[in-house]
Amino acid sequence: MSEFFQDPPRLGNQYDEDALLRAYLRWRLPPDMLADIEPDLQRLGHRVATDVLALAEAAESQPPKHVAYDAWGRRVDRIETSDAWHALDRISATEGIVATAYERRHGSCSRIHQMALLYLFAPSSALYSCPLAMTDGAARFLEVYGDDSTRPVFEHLTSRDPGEFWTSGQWMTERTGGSDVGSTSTIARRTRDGGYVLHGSKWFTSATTSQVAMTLARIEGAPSGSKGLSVFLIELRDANGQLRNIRVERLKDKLGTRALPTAELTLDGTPARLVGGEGDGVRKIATLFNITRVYNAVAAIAGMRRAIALASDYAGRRTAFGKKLVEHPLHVETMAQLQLELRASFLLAFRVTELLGKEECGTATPSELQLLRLLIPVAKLYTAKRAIAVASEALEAFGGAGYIEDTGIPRLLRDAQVLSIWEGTTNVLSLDALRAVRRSDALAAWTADVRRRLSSVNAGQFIECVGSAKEAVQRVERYAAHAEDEGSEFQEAGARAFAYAIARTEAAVLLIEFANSVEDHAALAAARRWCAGELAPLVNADAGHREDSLGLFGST
Ligand code: MFK
Repeated sequence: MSEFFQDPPRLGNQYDEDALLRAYLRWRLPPDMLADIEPDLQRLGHRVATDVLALAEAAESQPPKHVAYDAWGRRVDRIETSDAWHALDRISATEGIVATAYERRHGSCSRIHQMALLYLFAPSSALYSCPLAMTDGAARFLEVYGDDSTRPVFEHLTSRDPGEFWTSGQWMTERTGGSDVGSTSTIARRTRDGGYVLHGSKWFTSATTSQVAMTLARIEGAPSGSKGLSVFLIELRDANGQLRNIRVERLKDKLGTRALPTAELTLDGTPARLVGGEGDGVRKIATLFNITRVYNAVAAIAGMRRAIALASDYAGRRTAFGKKLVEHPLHVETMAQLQLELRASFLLAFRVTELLGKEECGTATPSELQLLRLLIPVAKLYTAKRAIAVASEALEAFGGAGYIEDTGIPRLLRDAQVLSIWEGTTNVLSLDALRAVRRSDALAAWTADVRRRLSSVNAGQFIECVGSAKEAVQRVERYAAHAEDEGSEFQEAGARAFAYAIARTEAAVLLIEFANSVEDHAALAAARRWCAGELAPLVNADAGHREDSLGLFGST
């Protein structure tokens, strides 16, 4: 009897093998810029399939530990992480995964360069992408709201020197939950020297090993709600490396993100610096979380790409029923659908990246600023949900092997699941998109932008696609006007479908524009297939619909 062993999937250079990324960069970047940055991308593309990947696997296999006491009973609250986790920190610095965005060597396109680096790095980082997201968000916050006294911290956060590089936490979640930030109960007390000390509990703090953290607290006497909150910068440790009046209660036992230390903390007189002045803390810290939400979208497409790369390679190796998986028509259909999802989400995430780069460099028009405000929550919520679905389907493409821990495949799904939870759940972000529509002219800016872009696509092969996209825009516009007349319950109940409609329609326009520019058969097929699907799955959430929903909700 011959023994049968399956051939595991292999990863090659993740830049060279990614035709979508390379075509996108050729489309959007000036040729001299691409020539300048391509060696970096190629090097990182190789590393994330070799040494960086090995470090990520090592970090996953040695999760962080909380050492509460030393051998003599002294409270020490050390969080011990693996050597591999520390190595990932150093590599992030030298590869400039945050720094590239702030050096701005290529103006607003630097964000595209930086997010391309993140896209390659994230799936081989064991979630080191999380501290980097918060670090980037904190750097942007300090750039906007900081002063000379916070400049050294900004320099650390954006350094390429591993000896100088710092990461930042973002402590926004308390026991009341991660969504309703306005109910934050941490108190800031003024000290005699004009500083502050913080007292309170932080229920989820990601990457507690960071050197600094940005957090929210209510200065004693300030009003309740989000307007009464202020943003504070904490330097976590003193000169001896001891936490400054911070108690680590425990590390969280999580479904995924297992190399990432996530802790419950008590702040008990922790010295902190007020940044950005008193009050309006939620509005101010939005500068930070809008960056982490873009990171989330890029991490989502990066996770999809990795899952598809592994499953595609495997399809060329695995034989079943006498032929390779890639020769089975139904398997090809399944993989093609995953590629379509990736392409749509990829273009959406990079569209937001482009707008972010312009905003940061001061070159965005007022209309582009409104687009950014609307598309950040839309891209974050949409790509996160698709990343989970793609990871699940890709797992299935491995059969039973996809369910076995030591193949490493289940991690793709576990780590995808967090994407729709942290940085705002799907529903919270749907309501955020609605907030953007209600409080600004973001929808008018978006419909005008989409129509303008569609009208510049003249090629006959896109007539049907353009027609479908135009129809979808019109439906979204009519729906929004009707929903406004119907009132806030109607708007809120339909908000997720509304956000999806914007995401899918924006993706349609991007797929058309991309196919029109790159003249590649797969791009054309993607645009056609996407536009033939449901672009605007809106929900008529009138009183009858909502009553039915209540009935269904309580029906068993
Ligand atoms: C690889 C990826 C890694 C990602 C890293 C993850 C690690 C980090 C883990 C976490 O920290 S998870 C916790 C993250 N928490 C959130 O994302 C919060 C989710 N909740 C929301 O987003 C709520 O919508 C929000 C807290 C903002 C609701 O707050 P409020 O105070 O009830 O809403 P309100 O009054 O509408 O907004 C207050 C102000 O903020 C308003 O400005 P004004 O005072 O001038 O009117 C809003 O316009 C403004 N604002 C709210 N959301 C905004 C925004 N401004 C810009 N952009 C936004 N998205």
